[in-house]
Amino acid sequence: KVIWFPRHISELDNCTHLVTKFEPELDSDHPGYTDKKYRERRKMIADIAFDYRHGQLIPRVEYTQEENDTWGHVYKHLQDLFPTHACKEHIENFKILEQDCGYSEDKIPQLEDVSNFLKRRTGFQLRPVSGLLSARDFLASLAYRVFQCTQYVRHGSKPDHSPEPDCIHELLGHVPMLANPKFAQFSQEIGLTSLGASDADIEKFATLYWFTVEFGLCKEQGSLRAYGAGTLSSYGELRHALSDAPKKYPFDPEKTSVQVYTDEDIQPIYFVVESFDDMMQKMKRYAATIKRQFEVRYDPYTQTIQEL
Ligand code: H2B
Ligand code: FE
Repeated sequence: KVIWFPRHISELDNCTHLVTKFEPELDSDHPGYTDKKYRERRKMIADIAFDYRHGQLIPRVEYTQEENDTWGHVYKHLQDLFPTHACKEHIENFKILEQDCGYSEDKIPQLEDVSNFLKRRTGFQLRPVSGLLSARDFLASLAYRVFQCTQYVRHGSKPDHSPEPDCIHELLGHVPMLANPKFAQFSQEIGLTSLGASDADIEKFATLYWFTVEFGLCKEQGSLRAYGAGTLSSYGELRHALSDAPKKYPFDPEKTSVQVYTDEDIQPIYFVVESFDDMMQKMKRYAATIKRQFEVRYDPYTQTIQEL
């Protein structure tokens, strides 16, 4: 029996299963745990995602001065590091986001505007999500070129790192990469391969995603650069990742897919690829070995997926 997966983009409305371990309500290590005002604000923004249905405009959030300041603080610190720490794909698209999509340190861009920008660049779009999504639902969305994107902001007392994804992570880390056509294509392919895959395969995919798209490092003319969104959205981690402190291993899907990882703090281990293209190639080769009883085909005209 085939595991359920969305057959039309509107069925992503059913792909909203959250992993709740890092929510400020539940995790006593979360910097917002003792801050009632923050938790209420977080909930208000989360409700936008709960109520959202496919096809609607993404409601705009009027961010507070404090939230915009947190964004600006991270933005400035990262901007100083990008020229020497980020991969060329990220640098290139970040510039375009500043020119054409209103990215600046002054205020948090609106998801609806960023989504429209991405649609024109690579056909990707954003949909609001209220927190950390299950790997299966997250990957299924990629099959439709939909990126599930949080809209709340991390707690201002700990701007350099957030245990859960927040809009700073999505907008400064993921979005520049999703504006790259090759990476967009790659992301969709990974998404398509995940549909109806076994739990064990999803688990491996999630781990590979973690060590590449979230925290991957690549070589560029002999030096190391970050291409992972988790690293590119945390200035503490970005400096750490390219220093001698963490362990670095060559990326090998077979080995990397079973590497245990921690998601609550700065990474002790990174995997390095020869180039960004090399990562996409190796991942695709690995994905081709995953066994499924059927093939899928995406029809962009109807935004449906057919099982073959
Ligand atoms: N959920 C959200 N909201 N953002 C992410 O970047 C994210 C996620 N990444 N769920 C997923 C998990 C990824 O780490 C893999 C596929 O598990
Ligand atoms: Fe992420």
